[in-house]
Amino acid sequence: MDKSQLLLALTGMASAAACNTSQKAPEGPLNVVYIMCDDHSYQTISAYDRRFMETPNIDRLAAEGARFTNSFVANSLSGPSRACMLTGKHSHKNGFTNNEHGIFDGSQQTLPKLLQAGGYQTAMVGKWHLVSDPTGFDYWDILTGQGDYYNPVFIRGGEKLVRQGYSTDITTDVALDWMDSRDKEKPFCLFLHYKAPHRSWMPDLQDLGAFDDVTFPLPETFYDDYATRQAAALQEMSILSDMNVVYDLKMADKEGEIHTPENLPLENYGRDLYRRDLAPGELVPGRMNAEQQAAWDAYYDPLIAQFKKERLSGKALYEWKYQRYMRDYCSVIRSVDRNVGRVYKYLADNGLLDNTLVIYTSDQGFYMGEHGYFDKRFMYEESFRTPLVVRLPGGKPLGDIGEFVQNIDYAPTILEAAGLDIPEDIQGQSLMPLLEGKHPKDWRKSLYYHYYEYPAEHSVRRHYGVRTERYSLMHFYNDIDEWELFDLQEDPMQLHNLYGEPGTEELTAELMAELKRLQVQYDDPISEMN
Ligand code: SGN
Ligand code: CA
Repeated sequence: MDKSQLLLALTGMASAAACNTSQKAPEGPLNVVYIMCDDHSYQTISAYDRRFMETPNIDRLAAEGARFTNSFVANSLSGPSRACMLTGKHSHKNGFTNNEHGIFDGSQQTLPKLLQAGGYQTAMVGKWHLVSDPTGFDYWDILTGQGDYYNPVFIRGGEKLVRQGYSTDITTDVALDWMDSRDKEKPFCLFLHYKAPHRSWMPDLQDLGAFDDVTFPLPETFYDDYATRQAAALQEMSILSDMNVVYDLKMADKEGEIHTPENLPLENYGRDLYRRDLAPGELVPGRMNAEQQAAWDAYYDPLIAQFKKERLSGKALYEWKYQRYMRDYCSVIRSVDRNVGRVYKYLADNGLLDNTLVIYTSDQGFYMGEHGYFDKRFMYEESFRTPLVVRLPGGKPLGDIGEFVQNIDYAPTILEAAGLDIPEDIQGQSLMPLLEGKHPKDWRKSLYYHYYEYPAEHSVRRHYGVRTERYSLMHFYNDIDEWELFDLQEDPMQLHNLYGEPGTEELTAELMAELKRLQVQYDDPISEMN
């Protein structure tokens, strides 16, 4: 589809739209606002799941466009996921396979470079996490590394600066300032990447305690015993054993006194890391100022006192950890949702809603206690999936899109929305046909996944796999050699590994063949090793 056909299609959408926004058809190339959070689970977006919290601003994007119900990543980890998004290619092709050893090769073809060459203004604001300096952006203003929640350090076009305030607010401020100062004659693509809600889930001051009255329901698989799944058991991302009461759940007072359940020294509880996140001037410049610290302590001190008094252990401690985790995490999302509302308002106030595509997604999904986990990495559903909603120009309510989509599809989608050619070597597919309400018969019927970061934090073994509509087959390799096969229709929680069970031979052979086909199609060198 060329640009004129695309605009025609979207014009039709806009005029057919019956919603509260203006019905004007787009008059030139589309702008794109790509909003990506870090570790935002679909479970905590009310457009996807109503159990935990409300996210009215993200929901509005979905209501005025589309909600993808089968959206996945190619490699469930920050840097790799970002590299897949920027290149439209799987990790083995873009070269950034894991966070620990990766440096993104910014000399390769990327989405922002192609947009720039096509006359677009491009900006990258917020979490970058690809180690090398961003390329292909007219403006870049990125958080250092993972970024900090309070008074974070940014690198603006190579120059370091500390901005006072809360990360999600500040990142939005910078993005809105850029939209204001851009050349209004040119179309633009803004990449707005929040640090939130990455570990250690530090809420904005105004959101502290927002969920204290809520008791979150335990996920059905909270007490998973990992029977039949060796890799699922070997991880170190368990709320019970790996979530840290000090570093993650903030139970350290100023003196550093804490009841540690196993009476381990405080150092083992990440106290230093946690204090780094709080104290001004320690290790890194900035962190909390006196005012922020006072508000933080006023909220946490009574909780810490209570925690010390109760001396919880066993099941009670486990469930207490889950509630604290969920409260912090959801409080962090409140600020994200509020800031998505600020972006929407900016677009509305500046007459940009009719000619801008607004994408909301996360670099991967996240465990909200399913299988007893936090973190991501696995090809199991909660972290293989990622939320994806797209607000269409004019606010056309398109509803749900159920086709299999993956983050390698974002680059070709944005290129097509910009009316630009999609290079042959891009591995993803443009989602524009789906966003025009079409359901191409030859759409992909299976997905490929490959995770590489091991040995590393959280000890999730390397694995690759294939997912079809009904089944999921994965191979964990490196220091183990374990296959897992799930029937997602009969066992959506993925508790029962069918691999090797009598009667599954034919199914396994079919899935193995499909896996091999995908490895060859995507040219993953691992296919040579099997
Ligand atoms: C940090 C976190 C991990 C997390 C990785 C990757 N540890 O290392 O829990 O899995 O980031 O996250 S922390 O002690 O530093 O908080 S990613 O989203 O950037 O890939
Ligand atoms: Ca992440």
